Amino acid sequence: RYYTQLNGSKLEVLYFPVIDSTNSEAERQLSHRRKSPFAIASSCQTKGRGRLGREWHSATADNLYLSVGFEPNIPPQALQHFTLWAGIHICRALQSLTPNAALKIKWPNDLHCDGRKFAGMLTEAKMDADSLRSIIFGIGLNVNSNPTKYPSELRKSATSLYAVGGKELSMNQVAAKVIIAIQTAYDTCILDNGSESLVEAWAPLSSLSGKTVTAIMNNQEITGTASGIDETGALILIAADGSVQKVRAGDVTLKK
Ligand code: BT5
Repeated sequence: RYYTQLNGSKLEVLYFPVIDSTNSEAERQLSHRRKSPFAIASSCQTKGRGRLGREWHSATADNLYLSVGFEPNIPPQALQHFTLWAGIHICRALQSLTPNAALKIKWPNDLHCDGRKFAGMLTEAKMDADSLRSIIFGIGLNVNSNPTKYPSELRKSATSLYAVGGKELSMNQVAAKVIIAIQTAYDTCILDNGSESLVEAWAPLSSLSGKTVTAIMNNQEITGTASGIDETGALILIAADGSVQKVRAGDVTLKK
């Protein structure tokens, strides 16, 4: 059991060498009334998950799997931009550790460097009538691993901080920075005590801006040049005919 110091208060970090999923463990801890916020960290997941039932590869050594559980008890709209703000603050925090590699966010929940994914974020919320009972924010972060050891389907698309930055990082330092960034995102977004605008904070970190991408909307494929996000967090695409489309959910892919 470890603690991370946050603005004078301590956040409890429970470490499991192996776990099914840190998001699932956070859920169990909340149901056993663990005082929130708290963090669950692990070095290996046997059932790491992404969105929509996708798998998060979590067997390679030297990576970090981390979740933070919150019980905000506020209207759900306040959650709307949480993953986006978490991406912004985590990206900034990790950038200081890899000064020679530009870390970016691929809308809406991936962290990328040189077009490859080194982290994925998954926010899961539970509702009580019309207020939020809990939010579990999870991140899978490829830290000191060597991407050539990843399963073949990820070798071309995935990378790690070690691969892009060229040096091994202290896992404790990375975990502490990420936890503090998640808490900062929570304060910014949920407690609404930030003065920065989401649109402006996102702009310099977007991996897609200026690139031609495709998205599926209402069962139709649309193509356009990505140009930042609007204040609701939707990705703005400018089509070849100049019309503006907003992608509110799902994924976008770079046009080859
Ligand atoms: C995500 O899903 O990117 C969110 C992943 C969240 C994982 C964390 S680990 C801690 C916590 N506990 C959990 O059980 N989950 C969270 P999605 O956008 O659906 O992307 C999934 C896709 O990313 C997969 O289909 C692969 O293509 C790719 N992928 C899987 N593992 C990867 C890895 N280790 N590195 C890079 N890409 C990976």
